[in-house]
Amino acid sequence: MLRIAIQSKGRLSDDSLALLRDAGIMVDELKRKFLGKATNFPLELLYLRDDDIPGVVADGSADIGIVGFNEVAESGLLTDAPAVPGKVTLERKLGFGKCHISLAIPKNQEYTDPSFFNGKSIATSYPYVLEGWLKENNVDARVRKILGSVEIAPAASIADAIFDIVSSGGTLVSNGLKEVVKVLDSEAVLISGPSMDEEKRRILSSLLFRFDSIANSAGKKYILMNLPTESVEEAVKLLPAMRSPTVMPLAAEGWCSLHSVVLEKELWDKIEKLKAIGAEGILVLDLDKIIL
Ligand code: PRT
Ligand code: ZN
Repeated sequence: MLRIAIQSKGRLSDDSLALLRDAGIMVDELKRKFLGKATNFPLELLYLRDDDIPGVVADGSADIGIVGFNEVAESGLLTDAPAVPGKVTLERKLGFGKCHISLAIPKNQEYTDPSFFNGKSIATSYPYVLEGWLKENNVDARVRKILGSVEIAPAASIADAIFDIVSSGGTLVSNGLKEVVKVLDSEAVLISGPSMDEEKRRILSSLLFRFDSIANSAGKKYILMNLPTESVEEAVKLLPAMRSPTVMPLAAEGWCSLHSVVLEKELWDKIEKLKAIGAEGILVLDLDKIIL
């Protein structure tokens, strides 16, 4: 049995559960109590506040966790080496919950370079990450730890600047602030802890295999069409599939059916080129998983 810690309620909870569901793991979502269990996979779920997740994974109370990279960075518990007691390892970036932690100042002030912050006070819920940036940039500023509503600190004369999570930037604008330095990019990540026996490692690799298959299909579509046989060579050049596209003869003489996978961002460009070489009856389908 492997134990995963996920956020109980908040911005990452629904996407974390949706990822498990996509991976074929059935969880009773109505019962988001402290500890739950998947019905068809050896996985226990520990529902926690996001701030607590790196710590419980590091001390082995949970084996793995899904949490924002910002929280992992702030915990100071991340290590590159596997299985270090009291530390966590990054297993995968999960592609949701994207944001960054940035320095922001009142919009009417002019920003020059990091020395701008010398002698200033900065409000943040991420003092550890901020201290690291200040040190790296030789800046001598005062760090004021605030747990909520950091964005009101300059207007309330609590601090001169803030260091906080930015996503769309709307919160900064509505508080008369502007982003001046993006310090850390973040998204939801899967972390693992130090104390996993062989059985847990086996369950984790099966979970990672499923997550990777889901990630491989992201941004891709399945495309099929009828094509004059003489255009197949040209079409194969346009559609480099995992190995090569599938080509099947049709009952109608001189025609075949071609199946392949395309990147969504290239879809319309490819369709125009395929039509130009005679493709007809083009179907584009959603791709659920790609097993490599
Ligand atoms: O209760 P618990 O402690 O578990 O949750 P929480 O309130 O601490 O965190 P929560 O649920 O708000 O966020 C969880 C995680 O989502 C964060 O740790 C980030 O990894 C990620 N995330 C992604 C965000 C945002 N986007 C985000 N926009 N977390 C917070 N925000 C806030 C930000 O603090 C600011 O107030 O949204 C505001 C800015 O948004 P924009 O779009 O106006 O720029
Ligand atoms: Zn939190």
